[in-house]
Amino acid sequence: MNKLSVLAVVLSLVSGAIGHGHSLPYTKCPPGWISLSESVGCVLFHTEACGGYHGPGCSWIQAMEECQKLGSWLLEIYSLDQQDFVTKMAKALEVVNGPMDWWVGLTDLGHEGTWLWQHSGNQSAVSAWAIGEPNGTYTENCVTMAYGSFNYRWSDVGCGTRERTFPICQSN
Ligand SMILES: [Ca+2]
Repeated sequence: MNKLSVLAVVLSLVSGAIGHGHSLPYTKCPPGWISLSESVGCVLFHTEACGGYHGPGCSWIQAMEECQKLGSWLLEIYSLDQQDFVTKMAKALEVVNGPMDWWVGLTDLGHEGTWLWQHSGNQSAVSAWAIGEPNGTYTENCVTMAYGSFNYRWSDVGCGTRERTFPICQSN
């Protein structure tokens, strides 16, 4: 089985796990994008951003810009169901492509300690911080979902270029 068919199988398992009896909504989204629900719209784990796997990785700003190029923005998470779904997707991609971290749209740049979703401007309504996070104060103002012991819960990190760290983009 090649990598793509492995991914297809994993995706179908993930979809079934969170489907709640709904039919698969994939058809709404462009190829490569996935849909969770009407409210979330389409989501892209954008591994081609910033030079892809062999590039230097994205900074948070670059990640945001790479999403903007596609008419989208960095993912905003408003429920633990969404967090679980994105985590399952990230774990599926980790199986296929190896460890990666993901930029999401949460930042306290310019307003230390107040975490806002960059695109909407909304304050974070749910918390999916990893244990001990956020811990970076003035030096860590952007948020990743990181593999390994973080288990894709949120961690504040520096906003600069991070190896194998890619955007999760969202669009309507
Ligand atoms: Ca941190």
